[in-house]
Amino acid sequence: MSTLMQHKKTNPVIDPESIRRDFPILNRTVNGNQLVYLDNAATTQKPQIVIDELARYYSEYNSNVHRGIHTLADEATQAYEKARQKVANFIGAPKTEQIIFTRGATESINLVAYAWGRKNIGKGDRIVLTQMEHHANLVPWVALAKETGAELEYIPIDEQGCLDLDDIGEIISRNTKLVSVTQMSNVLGTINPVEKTIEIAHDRGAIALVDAAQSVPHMPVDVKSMDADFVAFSAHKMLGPTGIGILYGKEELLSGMEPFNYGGEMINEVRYDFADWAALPHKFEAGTPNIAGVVAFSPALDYLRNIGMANVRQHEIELTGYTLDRLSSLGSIRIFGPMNPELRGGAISFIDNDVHPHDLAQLLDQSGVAIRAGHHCAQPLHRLLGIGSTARASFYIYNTKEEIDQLIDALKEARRYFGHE
Ligand code: 7TS
Repeated sequence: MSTLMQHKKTNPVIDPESIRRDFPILNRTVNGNQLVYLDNAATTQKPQIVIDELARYYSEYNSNVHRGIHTLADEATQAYEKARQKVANFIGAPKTEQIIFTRGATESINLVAYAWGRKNIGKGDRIVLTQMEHHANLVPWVALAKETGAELEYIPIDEQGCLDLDDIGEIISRNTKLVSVTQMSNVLGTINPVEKTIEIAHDRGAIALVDAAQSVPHMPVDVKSMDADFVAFSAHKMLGPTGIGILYGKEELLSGMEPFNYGGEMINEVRYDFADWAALPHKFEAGTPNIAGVVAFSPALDYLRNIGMANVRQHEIELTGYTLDRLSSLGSIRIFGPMNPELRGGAISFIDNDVHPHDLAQLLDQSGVAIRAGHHCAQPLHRLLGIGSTARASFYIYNTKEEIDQLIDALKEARRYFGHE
């Protein structure tokens, strides 16, 4: 950490070489080769301070939260609530109570679909999504539409893989109740103008949810200036433990919603024939939460704050630009999403004209290069693009240009293996 902070003073862009030293897993080999981890859109690796906090929680202050009055319970509760405060600060939430801990972005979106959607969306109402949504921001709404008779409408994408906003004024119609849009596509990398969709949604009397699972980890996000009603993301995509998600919501909306889960921790008073609910945020956190995961998310947030999210973004713009250039120079590769790195994040999906994405991923693994192949939980988008699957390389703070070179070498090697060039 100290090298990082020294570095920050002299140079605004991060130094992945010094960062790498904080990530023990990056030292391992895979199939006899140094690991090149390029599957960060799926989940990121964890720095030692996050791993240490998980161990410290269990070895020094493991206890349930919000119920005990003994020292350990108090320490665990304080650490748990401190993490909530850090999340609020990280995304510019006005109040800590607006941060709900869930199991992941998926559960955060389901919470809204159940606790808000089933009360406020009915037959003939419209739900607006985009053609590039991850299943997490698609299937909950397909299910809700099926159940209620609401209609689904999709903002289309253009040739570049950017949202085509020409007809947005009609798509987000007066009967629209919800506009739910990803801020950064996990397939195309596209960064969407969510502020604009939120403004139009509000103008039509609808509310707006932002799926920020790929954006909060990779760029500065301020929920207040964005004016989103709900924002969902996951800790594990930003150096934190798995099993922790965040739902940010506007206070008046969260206060007006019924709970999603019922049980311990979320009540004010219970009798045999009566129960009422605790205040925010506890109303939405029934049962014993993933305390270890939450408290170990704190150092992840500190780590990213020390680097600075503008620097994270700048680093990824550089890596993305470099990768797009090098991939294009291969000649045999078709890249999806915008070719301008300023318009996109560092999740780059591509296909080779001659080698299937799964074969590519398997052969790259032989060289220690970890990429993902498949539909990346965006089947409708792949169908729209006319393909079954893509290969995807995705970056984070510890990735280097040398690793991109290794990716390119491994892609060439895979082509040779299949008898091309
Ligand atoms: N939204 C987007 C845009 C995502 O990329 C993902 C996960 C989710 C929601 C769901 O997050 P979860 O933490 O609840 O699973 N995306 C990916 C991916 O691209 N590869 O693996 C998971």
